[in-house]
Formats: sequence, C-alpha cells, structure tokens
Amino acid sequence: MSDDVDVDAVVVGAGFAGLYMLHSLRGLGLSCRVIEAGSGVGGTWYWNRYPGARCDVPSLEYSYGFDDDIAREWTWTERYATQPEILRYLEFVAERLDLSRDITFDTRVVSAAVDEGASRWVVTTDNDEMISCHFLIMATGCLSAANLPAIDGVDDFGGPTYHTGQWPRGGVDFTGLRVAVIGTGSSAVQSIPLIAEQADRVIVFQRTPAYAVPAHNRPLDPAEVEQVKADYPRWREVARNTGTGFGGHLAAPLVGALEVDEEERRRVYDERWAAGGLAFLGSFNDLMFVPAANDTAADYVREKIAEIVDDPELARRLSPATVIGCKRMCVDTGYYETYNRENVELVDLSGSPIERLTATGIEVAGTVHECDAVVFATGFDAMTGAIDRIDIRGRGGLALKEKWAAGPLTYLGLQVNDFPNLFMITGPGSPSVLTNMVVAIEQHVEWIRDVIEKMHTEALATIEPEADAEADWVAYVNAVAELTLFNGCSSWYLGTNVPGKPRVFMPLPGFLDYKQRCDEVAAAGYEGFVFGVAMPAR
Ligand code: FAD
Ligand code: N01
Repeated sequence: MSDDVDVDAVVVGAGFAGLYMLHSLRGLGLSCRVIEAGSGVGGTWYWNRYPGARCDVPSLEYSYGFDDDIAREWTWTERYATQPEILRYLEFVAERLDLSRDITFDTRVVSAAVDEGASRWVVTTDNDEMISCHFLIMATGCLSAANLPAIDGVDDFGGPTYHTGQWPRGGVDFTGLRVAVIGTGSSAVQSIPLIAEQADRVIVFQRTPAYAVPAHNRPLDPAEVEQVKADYPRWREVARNTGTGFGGHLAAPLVGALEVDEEERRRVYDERWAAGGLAFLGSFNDLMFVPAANDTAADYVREKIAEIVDDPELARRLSPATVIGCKRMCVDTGYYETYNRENVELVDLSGSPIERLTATGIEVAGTVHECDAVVFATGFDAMTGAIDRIDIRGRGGLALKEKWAAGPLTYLGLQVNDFPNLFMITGPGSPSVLTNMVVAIEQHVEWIRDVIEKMHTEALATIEPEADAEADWVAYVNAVAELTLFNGCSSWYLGTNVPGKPRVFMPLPGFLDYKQRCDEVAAAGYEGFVFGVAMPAR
C-alpha cells in the first residue's frame, strides 16, 4: 500500500457528474480527489466511441447550465452532437476549470468502508492506494458498467470482439469484414447503419425489436445557436422546470391521445415524427399511462417501419409488439433503411437464443452464422451495476450489495441508511435516466454541495437517511412506477437485462415533482435525514 491520503471528499468518476461535483466542492474550499477508471475525463463520452455514437437530447440542452461563460464560449455544431464533440466539450470544461490536477486516471475504486470511530470513509483502489475521506460521492454513472452476456464459447471465437461501451480509442476498421452485431438497443441502432456502410456484411442478432424514431439530425445554424445562447439562462430555467429536464421550449401536450379524433392524432404524430427525436413520446399526455393511448403511438411507428422497410416479412420482424417507451426509445439515423441494403441480414432470436460462439461465427438453432468480428451492443448493468462492482461497507460492515439484494433502497436516490456520508449522483430512486441527465446531475450536485456546506458551517460530522424515510421513499417510487406503463416489458430500467438481478423499476418518473420534493426536504431542515456530531456506532 502507498502512503495514506487524507481529503475532505473522494468522488468516483469523471463524467458530467464527477467534474461538476469536483468544481462545486472546490468552491466550498474542500480538498477533493476524483478517481477515474478511464485515462481521461468524459465518462460515457470517453468510453462509447462506437461508430454513430451521439446524444439523443439536443446538444444545446445536453450541456452544463451552471456556468454562463462556458455556455457562451462553447459552440455546438449539430442538433445531436457526436461522441467526439461531446468528449471535446467535457475536455474543454475540465481544462477551463483546471479540474484534471485533482483527478487520478487509470485507477479503479475497488472498495470503500466506513471507519465509524473517525467518521470517515477508507477508499481503496486497484493501485493499492488507500484514501481517507469525510464524504464519498459516487459519480459512477447509470450506464457505465458494461453488460457482457455469458454466452458459451466467447473465448473460442477466432476474431476480435467489441462492446460498444468499451470501444477501442483508436477506432475499428471493418472494411471487408463480416460483422455480427448482437443487440438492437440504442447503441446498435446508432452503429448498425455506419458499420453497414463500411463492412462487407452485417448480421444483426435481434432478441427484441426496438422502437426508433428519426433524429433528423442537422448542422446547427450559427444564427440559431446565437439566439439560444442569448436566451440561455431562461432556456435552462424552463428545462429545469419540466418533467424530463428538457424540451421546455416545445409546447407541452395538454390532451390525451384518446381525447382527439383519428385525424388529429395522426396530424400530431406526423408533426412529431417530422420534427424528430424523443419528443415523439410527448405527443400526448397519456402515452405512458393508458394502454389504449400507447397503442396508437406504437401502431403509428409500426406503420412507419412497414413503409420504410421494403421486405414486408423483415418489416414485421423489426416491429416491436410491446408498449412503446417501456424500453428506452431509440433515436435513429437511417436504422430501418439499413435493412434495405443487400449486405445486411437479421437473425431473429425470439424463438431461439444464441447457443454459442464458435471459432468462426455465432450459432443459433443449429446454424452457424459465419463472421469475422462480433460487436456486443448488449448494454449495461444499469443504475446499480457500477456501484455494486465496488465492495462498499457501511456501519457494522454491512455490504451495500447485500442491502440491495432485493433491489436498491435509497432515500431520494441520494443516500442510503447505514451508509453515512455516502452520496450517489443520479442514484436509483431518482429521475436520472428518465431525464436530460445533465439537468438531473446538476440538481443532485447542487443539493449535495449545499448540504455539505451546511455540515461544514455547523460542524456536523455525518448525514444519513432515517430507515423509515428510506422505506417510505422506496414505496413511493414503486407506487409512481405502478401508475405508468414502464412495467409493461423487460428492460434495463427494471434490471431484467442482467440474469439474476431483481426485477425492480429503478428510476423515478417526473423530474419537476422530484426536484420540488428535494427542495422541500432541504427547506424543512433536511427532513428524513439525521445529522450526527460524531459517527454513531451501529
Ligand atoms: P458517466 O458518464 O457514466 O461517468 C461515470 C464514470 O465513472 C466513468 O468514466 C467510469 O469509468 C467511472 N467509474 C465507474 N466506476 C468506477 C470505479 N469503481 N472506479 C473508478 N471510476 C469508476 N443521457 C442523456 O440525458 N442524453 C443523451 O443523449 C444520452 N446519450 C447517451 C449515449 C450513450 C451511448 C450512453 C451510454 C448514455 C447516454 N446518456 C444520455 C446517459 C449518460 O450516461 C449521461 O447523460 C451522462 O453522461 C452520465 O454522466 P455521469 O458522470 O453520471 O456518468
Ligand atoms: O443497451 P440496451 P444500449 N442475446 O440495453 C440485447 C443509452 N444510450 O447500449 O431487448 C441477445 O438498450 C438486448 O435485447 P433485449 C440509452 O439510455 C443512448 O443499446 O434485452 N441479445 C438489447 O436489444 C440506452 O437505452 C444512446 O431482448 C442480447 C440490446 O442487447 C442505454 O444507453 C445510444 C443479449 C441491449 O440494448 C443502453 O443502450 C446508446 C443476449 N444474451 C445508449 N443480451 C443515444 O442514442 C442483451 N441483448 C443517445
């Protein structure tokens, strides 16, 4: 072990969340160390370098709002920025705020344990370093723990394999190759059209078809950018007061899909389809609540798939039968059109899963589909995966993983009972992945910053949620989820993409209500939290 290090706070992760947390803690005059497994800042945008990776919340909104100078100095070039552009933006922010000097790269946090006597955490890294800190803040990301399914024979395959979330930094050249892509979620929907343009052949292995709406990506007109920049503070304020953290400048739907006639419904869907992007699901206010309303949107997208894909049987296989929106919707550029190419083939796994990888290909129902490279677009152990991969021990040696064995338990998605001074940014039980995540991250960072400032001012050693407050919050999150159609299919929101993970809806729908609740809790003296002057014994 190297010499022990003492800091006020350790932040794990240097994506949008970790960078802003570091800047905020510095603003309080605290010493802070960020530990990041990657070799640079960026988080999601450092790791996901697959072809076609870009945001699906418009760039003008998918960016920090906390610093007016940064907002003015940075100029987005496309409606939906590419991964390299978003990474450059985060590198620019890190440089502008001189953040990297407090970040340790290429280092993974492997464990963290409460030292009850000293009211501190002891954090250990894979470089055998031990860091003692008062506050431990997980900025580990909701979608950062790659999910590599345990498929037989992976080691037998003779060619290279890639996961979209761990893409090589130098890129991959698929020219002349037969490429298998496993999965049809957002990462696959973005990458398949570009891989198909380069590779000799693409074979897509689809277990469940996805709903995709067109991005209609385009270069941003400089005049439009300047107009938004001039009005940025108002834009940001409006976004922070929506249910999703973005799109506040669009007219919010005031009616349900079943409250209008067929002609009006189609007009609205046509308009949203032509506008492009996730706002399609905001066409009507009941789409995620009323099954018959949801059917109208699902039918509309299925019709579009049938119009775009030339082969009717292929269109049928690409058409989802589930509730639209219960898996995260995909935003595409030429995804369905790609299936009209001669060099693209779909293997439907709905009847029989992948049996194994062989030396030369992927075997399904006794047939080996020959390929030279395999892309796992198989997603993430979402929301809890990155946290669960760290051995976190609270009071009495309680393992967080054990506490969460039946599903994550948190108060406000920010803290866990028995784990004093441990915070999570966009933790389970908060709106997180159902929002423009930059807005949700800023709200969490600022809430955590404010409570830490209070603790410093008032010489409070610990903060921790009461067990009852936590139990009530978990019940509330479940009750809200029950009102929606999110339970209507298997999804990573529910953890069902990872074998053995409990089926629990992890995020909380409704950003605005949530934000108001957090503000009320703080205004009421941090209702539901207990402060200690010294670390209490278990
Ligand atoms: P991340 O960016 O995931 O960063 C977490 C960091 O923590 C990672 O760098 C990781 O290496 C590090 N880390 C984790 N565990 C450890 C450990 N034990 N030790 C050390 N370091 C660790 N959201 C949107 O709102 N709009 C979008 O358009 C959008 N597009 C996306 C596109 C893709 C391809 C993906 C995968 C996600 C997208 N998201 C989007 C969600 C995205 O994850 C968030 O918007 C945001 O980038 C999350 O930032 P973060 O800092 O919370 O986490
Ligand atoms: O992962 P996913 P992702 N055999 O979990 C399939 C964000 N994001 O990386 O649906 C065969 O959505 C799995 O099948 P099924 C966004 O929030 C945003 O694409 O479980 N198939 C599914 O088809 C997104 O939702 C963007 O039946 C297997 C796919 O793999 C989240 O990140 C871009 C399998 C995984 O899809 C995750 O997206 C990218 C197996 N054993 C990501 N295991 C934007 O557009 C899994 N699958 C901004």
